[in-house]
Amino acid sequence: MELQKRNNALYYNGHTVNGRTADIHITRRGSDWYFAVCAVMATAAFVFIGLAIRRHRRNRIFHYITAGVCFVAAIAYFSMGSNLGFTPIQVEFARSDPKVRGVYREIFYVRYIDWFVTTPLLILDLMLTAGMPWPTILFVILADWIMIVCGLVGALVRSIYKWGFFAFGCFALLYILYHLVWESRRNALRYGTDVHRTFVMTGALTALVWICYPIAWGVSEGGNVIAPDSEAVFYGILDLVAKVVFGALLIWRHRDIDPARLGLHIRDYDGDDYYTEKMHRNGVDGGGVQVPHHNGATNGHSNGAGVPGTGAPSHNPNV
Ligand code: RET
Repeated sequence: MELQKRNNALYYNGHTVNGRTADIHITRRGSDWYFAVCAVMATAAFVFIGLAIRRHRRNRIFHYITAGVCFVAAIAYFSMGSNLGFTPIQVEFARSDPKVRGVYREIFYVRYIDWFVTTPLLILDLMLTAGMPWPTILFVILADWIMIVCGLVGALVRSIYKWGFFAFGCFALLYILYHLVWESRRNALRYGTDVHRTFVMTGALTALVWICYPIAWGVSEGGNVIAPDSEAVFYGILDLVAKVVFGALLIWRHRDIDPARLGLHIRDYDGDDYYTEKMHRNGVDGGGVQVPHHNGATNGHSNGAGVPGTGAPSHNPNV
């Protein structure tokens, strides 16, 4: 009877994986917390999708990216709440504190799979807002992947060598932050004060939250200082701010910014400037074929007349 009412994830999915048991592991409270974060992530994702549907298809890019981030996180949190997606790793520092006493610690590798998918999307959100050139965006995403993979490998290493991977990851983070705080922020200025303000608000939040992740790693997977339940709360709060709070702020700030102003000339099913222009030039519509016309004033899509209110060109020459 008791069994049916409660969260039985730890009963069904124990702490033993491939014949090895993690003696430093989450409790039912940790599992409950992970499920709660899963619910918040999923709700946020549906809200972001709901807000996207109310916008024109060309204006949904930031909604879709941010909702995708929250959907992926919801699945990762479901996995951790279910006590799945971890492997027991021998700790480098054996502690006497009963909360972290033991030989093998539960390391959730699924966390890094989540970050591998979602952190590049968050970088994309920010760097597209700043109108950055795509090769720069790709290079920063590569640095981000290096950071996440180094964090994963370091977490799976038992010896002092784990800190070598940690150091590589920290260098990668510094490089990413330099690009966000300096290069992208300066570039955002070119697109008007509203775009710059949007970037500064979301970029500052990101910089503040992201530098807390290596601290969480240092006291959890790295130093075995805090219990897996506390690790769950630490990372959970960071992820909620980095994804849900960040996403809500970004989408709200983008409500009056036409993506075309940032160089994002997005086609729609019912019309395409490129083909429309080409057909006009070839005189196809003169022969009786109906070609849909776009009017920048009515659908918000750039017609090449420039960025309203900013004096900036409508097309980002960098992209
Ligand atoms: C690790 C350990 C290696 C060194 C550094 C790290 C930084 C991780 C960061 C993660 C950000 C995750 C986000 C997730 C939510 O979407 C891998 C912990 C520097 C910054 C924002």
